[in-house]
Amino acid sequence: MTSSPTDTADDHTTGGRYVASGEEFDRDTDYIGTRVTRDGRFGYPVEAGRYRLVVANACPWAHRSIIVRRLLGLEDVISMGVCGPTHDERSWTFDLDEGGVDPVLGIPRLQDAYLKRFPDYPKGITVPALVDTTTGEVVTNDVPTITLDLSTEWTEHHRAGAPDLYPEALRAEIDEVADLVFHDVNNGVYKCGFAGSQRGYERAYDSLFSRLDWLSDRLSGQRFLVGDTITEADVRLFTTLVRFDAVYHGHFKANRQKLSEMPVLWDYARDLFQTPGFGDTVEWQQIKDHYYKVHTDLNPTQIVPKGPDTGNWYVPHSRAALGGRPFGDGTAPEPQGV
Ligand SMILES: N[C@@H](CCC(=O)N[C@@H](CS)C(=O)NCC(=O)O)C(=O)O
Repeated sequence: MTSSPTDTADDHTTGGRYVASGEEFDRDTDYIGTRVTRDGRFGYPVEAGRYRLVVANACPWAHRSIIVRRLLGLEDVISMGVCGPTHDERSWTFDLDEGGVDPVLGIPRLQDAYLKRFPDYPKGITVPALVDTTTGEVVTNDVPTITLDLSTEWTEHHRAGAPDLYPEALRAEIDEVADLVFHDVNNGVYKCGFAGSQRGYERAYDSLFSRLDWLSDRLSGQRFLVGDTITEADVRLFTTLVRFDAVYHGHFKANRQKLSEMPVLWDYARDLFQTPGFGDTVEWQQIKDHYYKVHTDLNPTQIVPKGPDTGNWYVPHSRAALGGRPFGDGTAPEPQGV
């Protein structure tokens, strides 16, 4: 989609109904396709201070952009608005902000930025979204493109020592791995949780755990998913793995094992978690609040589990023995508290 959205099958629902009406969950990946680029060919040139990245800490798709923005040191160049973890049928609100209004955009709901650009916007109001602060209009909600553009279009604003998360020589391999991870893992957990039939659920469960076995094999001999440094592929896998035991194992019935019972993936995930830019962007309570309160068809009581104890994420990992250079020739971002 470029600039005029049409109504197609999508994942946005109202009134807490998320389970697919058909057999399988069908995610909408038809995004607002205008992009912020160096040459401004979509009408939105790269410009420090102009755009606001709107996220929810709970959301794994938005979490990618939070991590990448921080790894690249774009915090002073692209500001960030944070929606609260829960939302109603009109979607995300700035309820964490004073007065319930985003201090830069001056709006209470992310929907306002979508409707400013497309008054009849017919689809889900999703995070992450980039908003043009000069007009208050949404520019894009294109999940996979947002982070790749941060890596490739914003290079002149990257911090000194920023890693190359999408190295040219490895792009084909990163795309290939990311595609498998998207279908079977990132979206695979949703296909387990929102399946409309036993058959759909079991098919999604089998694909998910086969892919996790495949990833375990791949990662048993190499520290990172592609090449010997952290790339976009690792960011995309991490945001699902970090939610696995807290949410997907129980709430989405992705329960052959917990992540913490899959030795290679658990070690790999802790390696990333303990790297600045990853674990320090994880908000456990917001993650749990989102899934357990918003999906009322899966969890009608909206009771949020107290566990699991997340202290095990700080247990040292043994991945350094595999070699690899997390940031390549670059450096880690400054550590920050959550
Ligand atoms: N639909 C996109 C966007 C990401 C997305 O679905 N975000 C969710 C939160 S995790 C969202 O904003 N949902 C609100 C809605 O659909 O109303 C995707 O599949 O990648």
